[in-house]
Amino acid sequence: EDIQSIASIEELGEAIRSMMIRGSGAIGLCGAYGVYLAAYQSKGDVEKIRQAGDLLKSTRPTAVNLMKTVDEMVATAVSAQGDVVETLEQKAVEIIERQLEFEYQLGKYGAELIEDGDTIMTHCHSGALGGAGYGGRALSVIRAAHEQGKNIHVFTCETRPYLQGARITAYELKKFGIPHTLITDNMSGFCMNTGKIDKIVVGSDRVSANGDLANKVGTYMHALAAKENGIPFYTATSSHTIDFDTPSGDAIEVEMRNADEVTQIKGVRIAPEGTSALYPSFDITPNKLISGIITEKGVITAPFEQNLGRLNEKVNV
Ligand code: RUB
Repeated sequence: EDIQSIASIEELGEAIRSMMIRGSGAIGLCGAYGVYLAAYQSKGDVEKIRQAGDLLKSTRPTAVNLMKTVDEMVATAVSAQGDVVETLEQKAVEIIERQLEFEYQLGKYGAELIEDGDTIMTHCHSGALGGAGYGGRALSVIRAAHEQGKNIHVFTCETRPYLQGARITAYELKKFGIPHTLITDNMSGFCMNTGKIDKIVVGSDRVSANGDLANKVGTYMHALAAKENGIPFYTATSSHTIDFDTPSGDAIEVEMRNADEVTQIKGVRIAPEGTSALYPSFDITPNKLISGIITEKGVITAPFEQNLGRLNEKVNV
């Protein structure tokens, strides 16, 4: 019913599964705090902490931040020297601070790609945790460019069926004072081939080791149209979202959501009774359509496998 009333791992898991809490950054942080909640409620019982981690990881399969932050928290519990609850509380704070720092840094690198006068299209919502963070991923790039004094305009692309471009991205752009125009996801081709878009910056739910991108369904269509129209297409991500255990995009599990979410809007049926529908929540954009991967360590360009690999070495040292 209400995020503030969440008091158990089961309720938190349901809030993530039902997309009451959504966006890869937000669900990653909820995963971290969920593990802390389990530690707090079980007084540091490592087995209960592990079970809570498994439940949280099962809620949404594509966005890798959730898996990584939960694994990091559980590993911290297992190796804790002192009080497990206190150790996990500190770790959760460290994870949120690290994420906010990554967003701020990647925003600065990404903003260097944006020129004065650019119109930038973004897809769905890759933003500031509902206004709490600096700007999330794509919106960090956009916000940093705006704060550098560049005169930019944003096309925010609303995405069926959750309409995040309108409901959340437009809200955050308004809050940051950035001029914007709302379109729906089927209008991007028109906007690109009539010269309305200079650059595209989207978020990322997972980047595989070769640079293929899993992001909100519709991203692939935008990337194809961008290639055809000679428009640079970037994804804003962080080293934490690059999954070196996944060699390429075809190994990424794409979450298939309930078809009712397509045949109904907020519980109101919009398709005839019995209509079958499909809802892949994400799609895969192959690396050949990507101009650059914006990270907190800089902008990575092709050859992606090689250049992302270097990032992995840096992350591990
Ligand atoms: C999140 C979503 C997009 C973002 C991911 O999905 O809107 O895929 O582009 O970007 P959902 P970020 O709404 O299904 O959780 O990593 O910045 O959130």
